[in-house]
Amino acid sequence: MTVVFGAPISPFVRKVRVALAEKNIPYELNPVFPGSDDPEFRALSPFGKVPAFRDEHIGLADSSVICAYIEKRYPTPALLPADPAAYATALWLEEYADSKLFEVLTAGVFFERIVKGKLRGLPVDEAKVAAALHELPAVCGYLEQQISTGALGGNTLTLGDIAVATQFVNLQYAGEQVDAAAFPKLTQFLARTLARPSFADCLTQERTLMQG
Ligand SMILES: N[C@@H](CCC(=O)N[C@@H](CS)C(=O)NCC(=O)O)C(=O)O
Repeated sequence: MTVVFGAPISPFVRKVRVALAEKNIPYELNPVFPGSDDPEFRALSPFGKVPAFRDEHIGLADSSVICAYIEKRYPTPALLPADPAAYATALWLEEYADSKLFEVLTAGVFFERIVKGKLRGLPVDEAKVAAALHELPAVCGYLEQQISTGALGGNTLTLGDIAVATQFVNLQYAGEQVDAAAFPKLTQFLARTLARPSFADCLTQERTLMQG
């Protein structure tokens, strides 16, 4: 049986779950939190970060490594294009999302307001949130441009599209939206991508957990 380990509100856990759903691969979710001392999880993820993954062939950590494995093992439908330049572009957008979008949207806003403030009852670093929100227009501008060139949000869904969209879910949980007037293409891309059944099913389950 394929198992994904990790709390479903993590953008990286969601990235793996969406990739599996797009490929119609059944799996079980073990919703461990980062840093969990569950021995099976720690053996798979020595850093204690989520997600981790196992199937009958291998145990892995890191969403990018897991998605690379899933892509090779289940090539259809492809989430990475065959064309070399389009392939590299999708990987670049995945990297941009996992590093820059994570830093600004998820670590800068979501972790502060939701994980620290709401879930743990700790003081929110408002200066950190303000700095992240100040950077948001530049980040959205970059993505708007990537949509204009066809790198992001093309006709066929890529891992880059999934990686970008998943970080914006966490921004929305923290009560922030993309400025639709300033970034119309990004707004449409997010609405379209998050409405796909692969994302919508995750979001429905997460909503129940977030409210529970
Ligand atoms: N590069 C990793 C990043 C995973 C990651 O940072 N996950 C966060 C939760 S969203 C985590 O487990 N943080 C715990 C920690 O940094 O110790 C991936 O793509 O899976």
